[in-house]
Order: sequence, then C-alpha cells, then structure tokens
Amino acid sequence: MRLSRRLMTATFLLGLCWQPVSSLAEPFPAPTEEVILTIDGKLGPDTPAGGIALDLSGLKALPATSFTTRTIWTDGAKTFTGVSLRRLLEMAGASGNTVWAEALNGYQVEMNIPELHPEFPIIAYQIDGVEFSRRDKGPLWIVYPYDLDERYRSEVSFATSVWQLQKMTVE
Ligand SMILES: Nc1nc2c(c(=O)[nH]1)N[C@H]1C(S)=C(S)[C@@H](COP(=O)(O)O)O[C@H]1N2
Ligand SMILES: [Mo]
Repeated sequence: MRLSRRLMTATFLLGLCWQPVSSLAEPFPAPTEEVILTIDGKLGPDTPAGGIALDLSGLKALPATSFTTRTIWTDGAKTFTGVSLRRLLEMAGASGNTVWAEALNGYQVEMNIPELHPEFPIIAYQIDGVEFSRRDKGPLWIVYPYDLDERYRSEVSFATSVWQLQKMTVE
C-alpha cells in the first residue's frame, strides 16, 4: 500500500515516527507482568499453545508509532503512542484474512487484515506519553489518526476504535 503525497505530508506534519519491523520471526518477549493482550487463532508456527500473551513492557518493546489527533471521545488533540495493528499481526505470523478484536465489556468487531493500512490504526498504550487506565478507555485502545484523513472519520473506523482491548483472534 502506498501513501498518497497528501497523506505523507500530513503524516510528516503530524510528527509521525515509524520504525520498520526488525525481524518478523523475532519472538515476542514472555510476559513478566500482568497480561493485557492475547492474540490467538491462525498464527505463525512458533506460536505458543494458547496464543501470544503480552504485557505492557512486551508491547513497548515493539516498534512504536505516534500521532496527534482529536477524537470524538476526548477533549482537544492528544498524542497517541502504540503499535501498528497490521504490523503486530504480521509479527505474530497471522495467516488469516480476518481479525476479531474483543474488549473487556465483551464488544467484538471484525476487521479485514489485508485492508489495514501498514501504520494505522495503532493499539495505543499511551496518551500524551502516559499510560491510561480502564476508566480512561485503557490500557489498550485501537485508535486511528482521525484528523489525518476523512476515511478515518468513517463509521467503520469508529466502530473498530475498540477501547479496553484485551484479545484478538485471527481467522
Ligand atoms: N470497548 C468498546 N469499544 C467500542 C464500542 C464498545 O461497545 N465497546 N463500540 C464501538 C462502536 S460500534 C462505535 S460507533 C464507537 C462508539 O463510540 P460512542 O459509544 O462513544 O459513540 O466505539 C466503538 N468502540
Ligand atoms: Mo457503531
């Protein structure tokens, strides 16, 4: 997928920082703290039984993406930092075309993996550089750079902006 010139410029202006994935085969660090995200389903052959379990440090050890945007849920522009959903699934060796994202409240939504942009949405673990609690839609929230492009202000983007994300299943 290629970024349009307009999107690239806007992305640059928004101060996006993106680092390439160092190695797709690199294993995820084993969790030592509270597990906040599990990924299961159709994943790579090295996946442990029961799926991939990640704690906050494990997520923070992965390449991070940041962008600043307003949202329909927060006041004023905020800087969100997290892991690109698409890249995380690639690192997990996802071999299906669909991912189900599931939240703490049982909300579930389906996303088409090939249609995901390489960088957006992200699974955000920080807002303005600080972790956020379940009360504030944390600790993990799927967010898009809504201000960047009209397509991120669509019903599909809003419906897949899952807060209190706790599980993803690849089908
Ligand atoms: N955890 C969680 N995230 C969720 C939802 C939900 O029920 N729970 N609803 C989704 C849908 S369908 C939409 S349109 C928006 C709704 O946000 P709102 O309830 O603030 O309008 O959040 C999305 N993210
Ligand atoms: Mo919705």
